Amino acid sequence: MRSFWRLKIALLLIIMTSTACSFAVSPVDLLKAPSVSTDLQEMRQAIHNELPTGAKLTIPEQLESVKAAIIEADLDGDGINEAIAFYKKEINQFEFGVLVLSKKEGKWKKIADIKELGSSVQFVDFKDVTGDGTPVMLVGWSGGEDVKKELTVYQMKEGTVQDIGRFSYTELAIGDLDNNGIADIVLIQQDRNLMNAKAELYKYEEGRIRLSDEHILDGGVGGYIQVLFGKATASRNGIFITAQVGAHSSFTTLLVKEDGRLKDVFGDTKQYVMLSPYGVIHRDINQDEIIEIASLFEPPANGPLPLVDVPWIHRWHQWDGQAGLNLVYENYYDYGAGFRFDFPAKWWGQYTIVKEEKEHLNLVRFYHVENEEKGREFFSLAYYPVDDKLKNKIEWENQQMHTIDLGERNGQIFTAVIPRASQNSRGTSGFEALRLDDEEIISYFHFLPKE
Ligand SMILES: [Ca+2]
Ligand SMILES: [Ca+2]
Ligand SMILES: [Ca+2]
Repeated sequence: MRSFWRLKIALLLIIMTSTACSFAVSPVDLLKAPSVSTDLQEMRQAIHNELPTGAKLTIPEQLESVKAAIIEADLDGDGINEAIAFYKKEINQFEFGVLVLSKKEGKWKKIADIKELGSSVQFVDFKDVTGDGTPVMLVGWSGGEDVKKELTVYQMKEGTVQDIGRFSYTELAIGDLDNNGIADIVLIQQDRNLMNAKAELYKYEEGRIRLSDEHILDGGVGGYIQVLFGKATASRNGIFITAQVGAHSSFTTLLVKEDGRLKDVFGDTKQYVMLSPYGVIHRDINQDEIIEIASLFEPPANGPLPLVDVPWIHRWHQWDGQAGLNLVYENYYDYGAGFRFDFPAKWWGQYTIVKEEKEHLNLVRFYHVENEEKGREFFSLAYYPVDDKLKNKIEWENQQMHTIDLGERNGQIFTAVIPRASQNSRGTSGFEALRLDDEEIISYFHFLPKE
């Protein structure tokens, strides 16, 4: 398969024709454009008219959620968007194409019909990688499982579209790492047979995209869980590379660009936080635009538990700009039940979690921890079938528990159950100072978005 793919790539042709091919029919409901800046009907019709016989519009995998079969982007910088559409030949499932149409003097004209071979269009993006202020089209073509993907960089100049770079890759990230207004291309190359991996930095020079730096990565990893470009601090961007290590752990490397080169910000300073017992996904959890690095921590003072039974605490860290990390957020996720609970900063390091699962009643209990010992219970989050609502309510009333209704999800009722000890007036030290009131409990509890 690999050699077939390589051979076909070598034989690649960029065909630019200006003759309309056929009036092939494709599902009109696929045609949804991301903007209304252009006369949609006219644009759709023009794309239709240029589709080769037996071709069907296809949506790049990365855009599947937005259902954009026609993409608009200004590829020549004249202020008017080009219309770009990917298609697939029905008879030969390895034949793909991209149509680029430009609006000149009020009429849509075909600029390019680029033919490629692959099994899917994985990725498409439009970024200025040359520094001329005009975006290029970056397309990731996939040749199928076990075959390296191919990134092609297309530039529109003087009315034609040309390929200015073509590279195989395992994973990619594209963004402006050094804030100079020019997007940087970073490709991760992993060879699982040779057990090596590296990150490559590319830049535009003399009309082509060229390799400008390499950074060796751990080659013993399984695969990549996430490769994310984003803000690493308020002023610096980075690439967060999370690889699977061992059976279920993950390890994250944060790369930035310094003096034109890729740099692992933690280098040899081992950051325990970057290793997580289970795979994690990093993101901007506190909505300050900076990516937080997630890791899982075992709740303290619980005694030994099998890994699968640990009610893991999610700890979210930000890079401090040097070789360290700052803890900025902590929460607990229960994906099965569909909720999360965020912990206030005053709780950090002073609480633990115990999960109790019974047939009709699940409890996530939060306890105070002092001197590494489990103390009194703050409260618990209970969830149970709707039918058991009355029974549980009566039981909690008999036990003089205070309860707060948190809502219903997937046929289950969610209730915060607060023991007497945690209902007393607020003190100023230890357990009393950490106690949460009803409003706080409600504000820290969130249902997860439905999938
Ligand atoms: Ca244009
Ligand atoms: Ca840059
Ligand atoms: Ca953030």
